[in-house]
Amino acid sequence: MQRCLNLAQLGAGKVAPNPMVGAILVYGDRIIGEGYHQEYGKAHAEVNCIGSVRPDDRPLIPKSTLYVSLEPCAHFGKTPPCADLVIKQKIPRVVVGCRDPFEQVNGKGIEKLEAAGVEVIPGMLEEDCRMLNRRFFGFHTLRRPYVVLKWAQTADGRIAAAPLTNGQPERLLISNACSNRLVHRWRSEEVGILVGTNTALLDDPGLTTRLWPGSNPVRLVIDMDLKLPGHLQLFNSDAPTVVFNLHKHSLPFDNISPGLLRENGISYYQVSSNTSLVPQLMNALYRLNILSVLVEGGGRLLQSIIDEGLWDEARIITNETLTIGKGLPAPALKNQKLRQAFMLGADQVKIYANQNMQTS
Ligand code: AOF
Ligand code: ZN
Repeated sequence: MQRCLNLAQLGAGKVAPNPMVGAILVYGDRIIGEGYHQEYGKAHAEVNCIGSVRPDDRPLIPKSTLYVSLEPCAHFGKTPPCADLVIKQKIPRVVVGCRDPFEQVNGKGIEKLEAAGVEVIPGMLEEDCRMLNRRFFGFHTLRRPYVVLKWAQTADGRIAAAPLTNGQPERLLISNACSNRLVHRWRSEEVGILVGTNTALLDDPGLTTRLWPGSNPVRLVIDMDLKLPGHLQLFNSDAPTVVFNLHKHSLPFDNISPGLLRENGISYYQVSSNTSLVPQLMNALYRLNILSVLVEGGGRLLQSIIDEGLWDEARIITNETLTIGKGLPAPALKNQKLRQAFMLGADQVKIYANQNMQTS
């Protein structure tokens, strides 16, 4: 099962909104087939695994055990049900990592296998399997994206310089080149990247993965009154952008596919001024099939997400050698649990989980 997890991980950044899944076929003490879900819309792990068995070994398939990190699917999606394939191949035993929470599967794959006489052994390395797909699990059980907050702060807890009396604050570079590269990797691992109006305007971020080989996330920006100027980097053609606003709507909501948002260009999503913004955003991202989102600021947006409790992870980079005395204070986390801490030069990286979430 650990091998399945390692294989599954090779699909990171390429399969969302699907889960990462790995499978192996074992005869005696020998692995005769391996596969993983490589790309959204393409073959599932089980199909690739069975397809990889060498012709000489094919007669062993009906005497082998299939290990798969997620329950085999039972539905016709972009591909036919994997449970049917297992039954057709007469595989007698399937060891499953964890159940698939997707409502069209959710136990039905296991039931289908058992009804056909296949022995199913569920729950092997279950916690690790759920952890690997925490974005997918969160999305389907909470009906909102998996939310990763990220900010860089000075040693004295500031995320930006104080505004000058005569205009814009000076631009403050807090994290070092190593950390910046890591952040670009983080960007490549989430489906969307969200910023507020002031961050878009004052920092003019590109929100792409220039410093890391991976795909760009969908850029999500809040601009209630559509006042952001068109020359900002996030409106360039490097990646798709969705503008959340009070006035304009231009997305075909009956048929949202991840492919739609992978096409570069600007779309508009209208929100209402009557209810609070953060829950509306979460609902919108769920409808847009955006499995996970990295929130890169600014302070006010981060704090309102924390206050609503609608976050899963917070990744905080602290430059331990920089103090600026005054400036914009960093957001204050609540209910956090430290999961990981490491140094990159003088930058300390701390990763927290929201302890109120199942996935913590
Ligand atoms: C599996 N093995 O490797 C994966 C599964 O649209 P489709 O056909 O690609 O189906 C997507 C759904 O299938 C996804 O939401 C999840 O429930 C399941 N993913 N299942 O048996 C796999 N990736
Ligand atoms: Zn499948």
